[in-house]
Amino acid sequence: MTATAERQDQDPSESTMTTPRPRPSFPLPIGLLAVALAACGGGTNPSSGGGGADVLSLMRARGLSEADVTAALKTYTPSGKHDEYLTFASGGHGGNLIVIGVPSMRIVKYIGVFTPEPWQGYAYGDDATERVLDGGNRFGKRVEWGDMHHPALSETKGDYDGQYIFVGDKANARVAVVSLKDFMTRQLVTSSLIQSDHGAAFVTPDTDYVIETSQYPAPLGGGYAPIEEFNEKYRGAAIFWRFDRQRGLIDTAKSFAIELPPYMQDLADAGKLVSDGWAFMNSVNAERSYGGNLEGRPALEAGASQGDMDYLHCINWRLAESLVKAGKTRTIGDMTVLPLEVAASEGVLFFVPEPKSPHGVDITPDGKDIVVGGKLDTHATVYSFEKIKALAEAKQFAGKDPYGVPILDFKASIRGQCEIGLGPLHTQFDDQGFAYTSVFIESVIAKWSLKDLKVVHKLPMHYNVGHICAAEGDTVSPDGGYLLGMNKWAMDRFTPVGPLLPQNFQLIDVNGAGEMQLLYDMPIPLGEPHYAQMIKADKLKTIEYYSPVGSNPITHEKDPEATLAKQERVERRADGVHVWMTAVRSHFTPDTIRVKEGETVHLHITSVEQAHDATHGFALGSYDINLSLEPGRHSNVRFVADRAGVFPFYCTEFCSALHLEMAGYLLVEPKS
Ligand code: RUQ
Ligand code: CUA
Repeated sequence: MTATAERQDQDPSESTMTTPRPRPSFPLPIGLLAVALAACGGGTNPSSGGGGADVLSLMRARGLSEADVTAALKTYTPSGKHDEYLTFASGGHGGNLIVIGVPSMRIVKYIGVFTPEPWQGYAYGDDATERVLDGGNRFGKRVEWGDMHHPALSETKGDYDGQYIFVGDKANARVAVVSLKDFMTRQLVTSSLIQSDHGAAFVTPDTDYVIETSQYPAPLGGGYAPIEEFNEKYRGAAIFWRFDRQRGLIDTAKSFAIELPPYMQDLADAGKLVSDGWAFMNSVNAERSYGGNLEGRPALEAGASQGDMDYLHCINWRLAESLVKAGKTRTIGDMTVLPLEVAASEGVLFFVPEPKSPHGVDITPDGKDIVVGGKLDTHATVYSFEKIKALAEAKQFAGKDPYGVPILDFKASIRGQCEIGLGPLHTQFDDQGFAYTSVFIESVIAKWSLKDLKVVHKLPMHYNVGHICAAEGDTVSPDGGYLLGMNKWAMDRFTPVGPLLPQNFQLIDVNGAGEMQLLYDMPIPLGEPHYAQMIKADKLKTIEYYSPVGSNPITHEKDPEATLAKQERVERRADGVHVWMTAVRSHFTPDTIRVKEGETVHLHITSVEQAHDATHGFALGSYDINLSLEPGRHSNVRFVADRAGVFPFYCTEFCSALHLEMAGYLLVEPKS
């Protein structure tokens, strides 16, 4: 039995895998620190016998301050110990999710989502995952990268439940469902309705819907209209993808969209508790600028920031859902759409002005307030849901926009504003009544009190902080403790690596009511990550292998083509050569495959392993095939053997002492 296996067998109640988070009052006096270090076995030098003096000389030699050592003590995670939290960060243009342990900041996994991922055998021949990626095809065409923005963990009653994570692809308007049983992407959906998104993915408190809002207005459904007809023909939309938790899949037939004016809809968040049933999203181009800087019009961004106010969109999605059920819809492209005029006249959609190029919209844990940061403003504006709802119900409108959408009075809708600093973006929350807002231009995180809207501390970020992510920080019960700053620039933080630099995730101890302390700089060499979600690790219940043997990794059911040891065979059928193969340490059976040039080959490969971590790979060079065969997993591959020759196939995971010998030959005999 391996060390890993032994550790897994421990009684979880006596497990010390989760290091309790120390919260000493700091800075510690140096003497006290030395005593503390000596007491916990101290010396980092294994031969030192653990004396405090050695720690002090080590500190001196490496030029470390007390604050540095305190930070190290709060993040260092000894060999074999697990992290208290897992963070799921978007992998930006890489189209994959990055899973990071907190507080150690160790990367534990990349999950292929919008982009084929060879290590996981994600869409490199494996039929089940190819189909997942094809679910996101745009107008019949495979897209092989994604601009991943916002991950959203599934929720039950507004709290993370550890079952699924959803995420949006801004460039191609796709939304993905990832199962946290095995950290595998199981579905991509997309609609011809919209051509890009940004407010995706955000979930309603019981994950009934996954929200995706368009960013750049375009004719709905994918048609053409001259850009001069922007106001009349271009539109935005908010899609409410219906999630079927039983099946673990989005039900596209039960999903719907709400047509929106051609403002650039931006981030979104779902109401919770008192505001459950509502969703909120920003917009940044009430001016309806569409560029044309070489044609005598203002550049897009200059035109879009002329006015002082944009519109916070307040959407009563429960009412929208009942209007959809009542059939007040139109079909546009592949989507059921509640038309703008219906949304405006039936009390589904209201606007409230918001200052200067708003960006983040975040609902407070109690569901009562909506916090909006204006990129070109100095405030976080705190809207009151109660006030918005009262104004909407009383039909007390300050006006209407050109599309007939009622506008509520700004002053009458807010609880107040917090003077934050220049360029507030995104807000997260803790368990002590504090809000944390990233301040992009000023390059700090501001900690402020939700009660009296006063800043209590600002911590400099290196540099240009975008999103931030607090421990369960967008749920009804945030944990506090940790906050992650996701900085867009890294500049001088790391060893130079050429002009394209990594970005910088900074871990912060938010430390109760006190000042924040910077703990750790983590380079992220995959750009540009956007948002992240941090969940208590013990909420995740992952599987160790696929069971029964021969499981399809998407359905978790036995694949009809699964095979067992002694049942391996080769058959010639009308549609080509079928090979039922098994993989086990350290051979494939059969290990010789004979076909004729031009024949279609169907490989049905089952890993018959049931041992933890006994993963095999299956690589077939020149044919662009690479599979990951985790214990119990089954893969089907189909390809045309269109090139005669001798093609070795082999296992790509160092699975045993005879791993290099875990190989075989595909013999493609020439036609002539
Ligand atoms: S964005 S840095 Cu895509 Cu969420 Cu604000
Ligand atoms: Cu199987 Cu290496």
